[in-house]
Amino acid sequence: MKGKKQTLGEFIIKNQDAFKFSSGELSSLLNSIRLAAKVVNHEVNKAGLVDIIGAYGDTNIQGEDQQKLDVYANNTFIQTLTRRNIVCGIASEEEDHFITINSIDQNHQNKYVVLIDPLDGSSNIDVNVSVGTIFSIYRRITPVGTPVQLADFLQKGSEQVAAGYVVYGTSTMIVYTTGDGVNGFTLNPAIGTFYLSHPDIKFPEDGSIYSVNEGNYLDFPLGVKKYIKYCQEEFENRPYTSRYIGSLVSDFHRNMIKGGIYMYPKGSRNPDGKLRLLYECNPMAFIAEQANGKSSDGYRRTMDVIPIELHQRVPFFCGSKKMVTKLEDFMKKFGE
Ligand code: AHM
Ligand code: MG
Repeated sequence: MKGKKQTLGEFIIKNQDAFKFSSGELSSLLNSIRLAAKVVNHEVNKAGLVDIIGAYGDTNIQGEDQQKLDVYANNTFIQTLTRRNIVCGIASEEEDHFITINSIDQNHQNKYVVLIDPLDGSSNIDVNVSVGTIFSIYRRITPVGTPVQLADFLQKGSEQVAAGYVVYGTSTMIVYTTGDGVNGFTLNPAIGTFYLSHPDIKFPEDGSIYSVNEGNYLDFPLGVKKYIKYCQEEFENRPYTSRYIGSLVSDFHRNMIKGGIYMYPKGSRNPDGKLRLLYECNPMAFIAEQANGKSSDGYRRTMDVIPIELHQRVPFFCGSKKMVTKLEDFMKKFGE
């Protein structure tokens, strides 16, 4: 093997100066996410061994059952980010309201806000299928020295300064971008270190995998139905392959490596789609674009959607550029 593999910690420091707002704080923030990811990974890996799986009893703001690991992951990320005192606010998919972070000596001096889905795809936990963490980082827009406001969280995705995910899969990986391409790091569990394993990841321009919950087919907009039929047609390099794990992070990750499209359209049960703009769609859209892919709500760029509330949902189509563009063509032609 040639040379020593770069660790995530080394990579963060080395690339700090390339980041346009560089002051070391973003590096520190990414390091705290790295730490929390390791802690959560340890717990996720034990899920089958100890009696911590199953519904916790709480119901989150979207009316879904929370499971113990969701709560654990939520608390771990919030505590880790809070203790380092580098962010001024956190919004989590598991919390109704955003959290203001301040310490007396700091007096609201921190510049970054973090939005996080601490454990996405959590219904997969008790069947031993991959889950993930998704995070999104912005600079606050209200003045430093004052308490963080809702407006600091309701920024367009195009304003993100960093975004990433952790996939707790056959290997545990962190994949992230600070707006200068996408890099992936794989955890060596024996020593608890992430190594750069996937430098400068790019979506293939076109792909042959489509990922959608086809059980909802009858409920889909006509444009999506027609697109799915197009994927299934026997012509040129079609039919495409259908692959759906039901964990956004894993479905996205596979499609980014192999070439494909992920779709969560709206339907009568999910009139705005199921996925959350701020915690799930925007961070994935930022990573997708940085990896030469594309993300859309069917008609417009995901990262141009103006957020109006923290837990807002949007239809989501994300993946290889040519596939997402083709889906948009079908939406334009056949609509709802
Ligand atoms: P969650 O945030 O409650 O875990 O839901 C998000 C998950 C995504 O990871 C996944 O792609 C999608 O929901 C699957 O939904 P469905 O079971 O309706 O296909
Ligand atoms: Mg989620």
